[in-house]
Amino acid sequence: MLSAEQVEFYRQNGYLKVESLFTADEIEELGSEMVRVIENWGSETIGWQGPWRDRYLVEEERLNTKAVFMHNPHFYSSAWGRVIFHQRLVGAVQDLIGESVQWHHTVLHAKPPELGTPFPMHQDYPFYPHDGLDFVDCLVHLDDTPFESGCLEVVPGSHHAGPLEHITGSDTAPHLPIDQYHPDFIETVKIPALAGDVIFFSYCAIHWSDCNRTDQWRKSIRFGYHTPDMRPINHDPEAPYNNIVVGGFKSNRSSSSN
Ligand SMILES: O=C(O)CCC(=O)C(=O)O
Repeated sequence: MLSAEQVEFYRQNGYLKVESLFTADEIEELGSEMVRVIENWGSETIGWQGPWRDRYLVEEERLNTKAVFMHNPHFYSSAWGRVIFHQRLVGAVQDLIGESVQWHHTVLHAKPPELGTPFPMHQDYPFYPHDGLDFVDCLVHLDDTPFESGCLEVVPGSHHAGPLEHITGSDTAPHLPIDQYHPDFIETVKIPALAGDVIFFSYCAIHWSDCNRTDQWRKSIRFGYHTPDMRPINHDPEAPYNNIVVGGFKSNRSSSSN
């Protein structure tokens, strides 16, 4: 599926864009099903909250951003259930972390037109910390995502540092301390994409994205996959931790905890 060069690029940089991984027909079906899910079950918010907004947005925009988040679209749409096993998507993840792969989540991050919300610099690790590093996030683009629509921006090689301390709390989404990590002084690679492209990135890769200032929706959906031997941090070692195995097989490494 992936070339040796692509796998090496991911290892070195912590991210990889694969163009046209989904066909136009697949994106047409998934995109229209997603619109249906949003219309039936979705609601608009301002996006992630927190003091970081003061440094990423001018005052008039701070409370006026728009976002639609939707967890588990497969609860509502069979097309979104089938895609968890998508052969080329899972095949690429297998090339990155090995044959056996466990699904972790599917979540829509949609930035509506005009002022779709930004995301501050962060790793995804603090949102779902696990006891290993072979955790790949896959950002599937349902719309063309030029720079102006707030495409993903990544700090190449940042995953090598492993999990970093984030600002957390009940009033904020986890984000990196603004005095040390901010796009004004941390260089990032912008990754504009077309519908059907997928950006794979390590859950330790530092990333962010700016506002959608176009008149078009910017919908992308993130799948999280990891090796089946990983467990969430602080998970009771005696308790089973299982989820959908999308590639290979999950071996029982211990008779008391699998
Ligand atoms: O969709 C984006 O631009 C960024 C979303 C994000 O930060 C994430 O998936 O962790």
